[in-house]
Amino acid sequence: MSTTEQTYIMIKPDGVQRGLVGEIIARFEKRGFKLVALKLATPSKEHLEEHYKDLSSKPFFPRLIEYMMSGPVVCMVWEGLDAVKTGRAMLGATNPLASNPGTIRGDYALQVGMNVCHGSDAVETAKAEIELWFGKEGINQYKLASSSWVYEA
Ligand code: IDP
Ligand code: MG
Repeated sequence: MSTTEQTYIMIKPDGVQRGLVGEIIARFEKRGFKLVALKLATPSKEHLEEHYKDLSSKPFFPRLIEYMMSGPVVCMVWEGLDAVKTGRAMLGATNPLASNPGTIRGDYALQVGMNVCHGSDAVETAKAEIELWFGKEGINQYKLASSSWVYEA
């Protein structure tokens, strides 16, 4: 059963530095998703360690945190039908060499440690990530003008 969900999508420092911000936002807009939160941020080490806490025992964890601290990131929440699973599909596989062409990682990346964009992996994870990144500011609520041309009545 497909449901309306929110997912946390984050353009990583390499995506920002390579000028892919507009491109990545455009893909989510054109797919029909609704942008409900957006900011450019330079998160602290602690904040990133919290975001990636499930990976803290991995050997690549220190490099992952260093990578994520190498420049600002773009933090977004996108809302719509099956947004979490569809967002992951739009991102492609974690390792860009295994990502299909047509996906963000499959079109713009080659290595797992420079894979351009993050997306929540489950609805529960998305809720926690949205709280971590936008808990203070909150999420916007509005009706998207195009929604009646994206969703059946
Ligand atoms: P995901 O981003 O596709 O959800 P995760 O397994 O949650 O993948 O890993 C989080 C991030 O950690 C990846 O996007 C990637 O940047 C980095 N990462 C994952 N596995 C490796 C690895 O084997 N070497 C280096 N970095 C990795
Ligand atoms: Mg993950």
